[in-house]
Amino acid sequence: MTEDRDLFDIIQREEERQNTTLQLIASENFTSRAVMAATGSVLTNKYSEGYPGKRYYGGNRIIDEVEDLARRRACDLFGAEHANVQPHSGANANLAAYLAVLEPGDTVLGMRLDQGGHLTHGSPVNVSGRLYHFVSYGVTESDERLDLEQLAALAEEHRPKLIVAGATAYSRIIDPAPIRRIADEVGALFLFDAAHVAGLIAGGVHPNPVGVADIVTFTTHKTLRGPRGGAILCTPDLAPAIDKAVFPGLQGGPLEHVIAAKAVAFREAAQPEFHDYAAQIIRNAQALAAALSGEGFRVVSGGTDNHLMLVDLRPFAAELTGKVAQEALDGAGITLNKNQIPGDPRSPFVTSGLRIGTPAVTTAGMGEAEMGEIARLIARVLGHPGDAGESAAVRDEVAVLCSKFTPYPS
Ligand code: DSN
Repeated sequence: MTEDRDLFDIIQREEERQNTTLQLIASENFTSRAVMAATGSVLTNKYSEGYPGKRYYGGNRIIDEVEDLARRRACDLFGAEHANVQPHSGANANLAAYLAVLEPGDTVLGMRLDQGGHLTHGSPVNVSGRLYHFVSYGVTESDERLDLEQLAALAEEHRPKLIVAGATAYSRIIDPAPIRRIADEVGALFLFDAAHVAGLIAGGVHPNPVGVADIVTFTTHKTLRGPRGGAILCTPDLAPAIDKAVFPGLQGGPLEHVIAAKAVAFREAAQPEFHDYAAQIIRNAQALAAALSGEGFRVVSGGTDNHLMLVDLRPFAAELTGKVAQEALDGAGITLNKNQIPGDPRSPFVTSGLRIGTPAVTTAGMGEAEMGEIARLIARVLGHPGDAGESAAVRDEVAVLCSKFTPYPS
């Protein structure tokens, strides 16, 4: 086989970037070497359309063991009765769930994208919003927390077939119990999208929606710290429809190498130390939120009880946009993303806020003391966003900090 020097060098440079700069994107993490080994295994060579015991190709006896192991571990981890581990992503998991229980044109409640939801929760530019009639709920103006009264009123008014809960940019616990009650009152099914908080649920530090919601979708690469991918948990009565929706409804051949890596991650998340990890993610997020408030930023809803926070930049510098802040911080080796905040007057491409998450830096071994340091560095860069000298100085400090917490030491 010819050595592919070009690509090898690119991968090496990305590894160096991850080792030497701060990864604060709330939906990212550093997987274990075991997860990466499974993803890079010979399992990538096999076609296995169908499910264990019912495949469209021969030679799947061993592959069946892989997928069965992953399904069993997913069920054990979350206390579920059925798992489908084939979705290639969280978006596919959500679309498969919709395909399983909805008809085009059906009414669904989902959280507004600009107040923390997700594209697949009915955005007009996403297939979910084009196929189904989504009605959006949001957060209250007063405390910027999930507006359950609005959700109940919209459910009463629109009688949705499905209520979708879950978020990508919301820093508070989403309790599935009151949403279940609202769903029951209007005869709706209940889907909990746990993409962001799956690791916090697995670690026992957030309420488990399994057994409360009819369907739980999640991704395996965020707080759960597995390979890039999705999964669906559901009640036994919905299992045939969910499986049929994933394949042949939405996808072709499953990625069994990724499914094997999901099995690795489910096992890792079942270990007692994963509970400590999940708890530390939250302690770090709370420490970072408090330190950023101390630097003059406003943390949306006044804080966080999960792995992320939304930061309103305007009290720190009225003219500073999320776009400028993201670019300035990127230049200083601090990676995060701009994000709209509730009621943001600026567009999603500009924004008045940042989303900051602690799953990756917590995996790297950082604690509350380092969160104070990170807040100070962020404030330093954003105090002089165009200053190349300050940016270079912070980048050096970031490199020193990261050298003590290297995720992939060579
Ligand atoms: N892109 C993911 C996130 O960053 O939250 C959601 O799909």
